This record gives sequence, C-alpha cells and structure tokens, in this order.
Amino acid sequence: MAARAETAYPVTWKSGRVASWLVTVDHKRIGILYIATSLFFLVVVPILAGFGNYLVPLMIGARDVAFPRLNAMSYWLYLLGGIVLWSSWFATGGTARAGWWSYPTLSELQFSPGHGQDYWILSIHILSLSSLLGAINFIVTIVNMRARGMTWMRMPLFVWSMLTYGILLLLALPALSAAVTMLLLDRRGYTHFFLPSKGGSVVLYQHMFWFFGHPEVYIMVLPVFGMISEILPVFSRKPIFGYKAVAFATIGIAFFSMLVWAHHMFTTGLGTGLDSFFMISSMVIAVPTGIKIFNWVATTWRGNLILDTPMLFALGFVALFTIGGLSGIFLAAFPVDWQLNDSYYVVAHFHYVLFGGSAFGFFAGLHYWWPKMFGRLLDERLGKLSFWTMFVGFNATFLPQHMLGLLGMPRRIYTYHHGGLWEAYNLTSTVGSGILTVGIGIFLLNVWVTQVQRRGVRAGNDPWLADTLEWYTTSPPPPHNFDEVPYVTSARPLRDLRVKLAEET
Ligand code: CU1
Repeated sequence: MAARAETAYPVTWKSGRVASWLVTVDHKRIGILYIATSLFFLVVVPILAGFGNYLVPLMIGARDVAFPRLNAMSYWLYLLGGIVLWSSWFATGGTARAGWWSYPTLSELQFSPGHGQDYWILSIHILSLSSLLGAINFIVTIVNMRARGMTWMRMPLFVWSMLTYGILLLLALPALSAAVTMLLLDRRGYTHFFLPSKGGSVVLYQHMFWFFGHPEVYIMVLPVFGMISEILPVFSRKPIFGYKAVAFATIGIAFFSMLVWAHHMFTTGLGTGLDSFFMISSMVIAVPTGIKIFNWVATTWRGNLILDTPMLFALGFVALFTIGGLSGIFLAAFPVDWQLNDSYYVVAHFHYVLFGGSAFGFFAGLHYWWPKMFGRLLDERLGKLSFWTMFVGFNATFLPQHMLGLLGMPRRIYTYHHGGLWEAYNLTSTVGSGILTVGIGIFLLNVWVTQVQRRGVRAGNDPWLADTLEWYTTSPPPPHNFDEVPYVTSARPLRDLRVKLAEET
C-alpha cells in the first residue's frame, strides 16, 4: 500500500499499454506521438512540435502544458489531417496533383477536376487548426508557467525559439487558411478569386501562400536553432557566447521573415520596385541569422569540445546551414533568381537549409534528448558512424545540384540527354542519396540495438552534464515531471546546482 501511494498515477501510467497512449494528455507522450507520427509521414514541422511538446514544460519546470486536453486534441487533429491528405490518393477523380503549392489555375476545377484537390484543402484546414491550437498552448505555457526565478533572460534558448515559433504560426497560418478557403470557393462555389479568365488574379494566391510559406520556413528552422543553442554550450563546456544576442536574433528573424515572402515570386513580374524591396528585406535576414552563426562558432571557440554524436550533428548543422544560407543570399538577388528560379540550384539551396539544417538539427536533438525520453543512451560508435555516413551522403547528393542548376537543369524533370557534366553530377547525386539512406539506416539500427535489444547504457538524470531543468528530473521523467523544482537563478540552473554541490562537499 505504501509503495502504491508513492507513485501518484499508477493506473493511467502503467495500465493498458495501448489504451493509456490513446487517452493520454501527458505532454511527454503527446510529444513522442508527434515525433513518431511525423517520421511515419516524413514531415518536418510536427517533429519540432513533438520536441517542443516534450521539452518546453520540462525546461521551464512545469507540470505539463497549460491546456493538456487541448494539446491532445492538437495531436489527434494532426493525425486526422495527415490521414485526410493521404486519403486523397483514393478520391474520386484522382489525387491532388497541383504540387505542394497548389497554385491556381492548376489547382482550379478545370485542371484538377477530381476530389483529391478538395481533400488537400480540407487537410490543410484540419492541420492549420491543429497547429493554431498547439501554438496557443505553447505561448500560454511559456508566458505563465515558468519556474520561480526563471525570468525572460533566464529562459532556455530552445524555449525562446518555441515561443517565437508559436507567434509566427499564429500570424502566418490564417493567410494560408484564407487562401485555400478562397480556392475551395472557386472550385465548388461560384467565385473566381484566382481565375484570370473571369477577372481574378493567380498572383493573389501566390502572395497569400508565400505570406504563410516563407515564415513557415522559419517555423521549420527556428526550433532547430534553439536545439543547437542548447547543445553547443553543453558540449563545449562553456555558456552560449551571447545569450541576449541569440534571444533577440530569434525575434529579429521572426520579424523579418514576415517581410520577405515575395522573393518566391520574382519571376511573376512584380516590377523592379517591389523586387528591390523584397531583395533587400531578404538579405537583411542574413544579419540576425549571421549573429546566431557567429555566436555558435564563438561558443565553441577555445571550448573544451566533447565530440559526442549530438555535438557532431550540431556542428554538421552549423556547417551545412551556413552553406544553405549563403546560396540563399545569392538567390535573394532578383536578377540572379530570374536565371536560377525553378532550377536545381534552388533544390540544392533548400535542401541545405531544410535537410542539412532542420534534419541534422533534428538528429542532434534526438541523440541529445533520447536518454531523457527513453532512459538509455544511444550507442556512440553507431551514432558517429551514422553521422559521418549521412554527412558524406548529404553533400554528395546536394552539392552537385548547385552546379546542375547553374548548367540550367530545371526542377521536376526525371529525364534528360545523357553524357557530359549533367550525367556525371546526376550520377554523383544518385550515389550520394544511397549513402545518405544507409546513414539513416544506421541510425535506425542504433535505435533497434539501444532500445529494442536493450543494449543501451542506462542514463542517469543528467548524462551530459547539461545546463537546463529537464535534466533535473529522472530519465524518463515521471508523469508529473518534478517532485520539486529548484529556484532558478541563472540561464544554467543545472550547472549552478552542480557548482553548489561541489562547494558543499
Ligand atoms: Cu522564402
């Protein structure tokens, strides 16, 4: 009886292996569900929502998010949206085939007559709702539920990035929802917002889409910036070089990301005036982004570097994201974009940003927080092997695509005249993608060995000697997260506790 009273939630946590996951309102389980579901659909943003869900309450010393039931609803809406999207394959009249932008007039009824496109629109509505509810939850949680003593300037940088992520979603998503609603009305109602033959404007859709779409890029990458800002200091045994600079740069990036959307539309003929504005605003984003990159590099400078797998992925992220950022500056110059738009150069650019960036950051985060989530450390040898395989494979795949773009290879073609540089670069790229796949395979093998075969070393509360509160509790944490939360006196509460402990003994 006494043992039972000690664990506060024995019935929901232990009983009914499947049922307890279906009814869960625990942010940690919802976070893991988000990550697992996203890996199944292979999409980026909800993985980050998963990390945010798992980590934000732990990092700020809270019991859960502000609205746990709403949080569960966000997850289930997300799953529903994904299912609706996939079910468009079976829609009468065929699947949505207007691409991920769904630009009119291709997405209008006369060119996409099947119901697949309507399913696509419906799924966007469901996913938007899910994301909006999630964003509200993050914002309210971070504003209201921080541990005693955790002022704004003592908040972990990952939490800063999730707060900014939430605000960006709130600002950007309604534009997308409005755009697809108007598209639906064009298709099934009697409007012609985007039909030029009836006086509508196709460019209007592009404005609305990219007003969402560019911030979306930062929604995908800001939380990763946050993870990197947590990992680099821990594995450099130094504080982040400029905490305030990184926190304010996060806000700066978010602000400017709302002002650059038309750089995706340079070839639609906006006129030199507008093109110039969006060229300059896009280049201005390089300033806060550069502040972050310099801060990361300066954090490692003369640090006591520990090159464990999370650190390798974090450093890989900094290198690859910087390359992607630099090619972005070239593309922001509209005369260059006129030449390179819709070429493989663009494909190379956004893969350096989103795969080299987001995915490498995601793997850094996964290796770093795995012991907290599942109680065991991933194998270091397999981890390092998977990093180097992925790093080589990634560069072999995407570096040659810059050259292909400069040679004039358009996107979205699968055949071309053989011979010469085109063939050589494409072959390198294909071989590289194979190596990259092997790298991801090694990671999955690592998960298998560590978790399924239970060969991973058991992690204590704080295996990395980290800085933030999630390492104060057990690995994995109990349902209620913390028995008690220490009073926070700096941005590195765990280090403070270690120092205090060392002084006392
Ligand atoms: Cu953009």
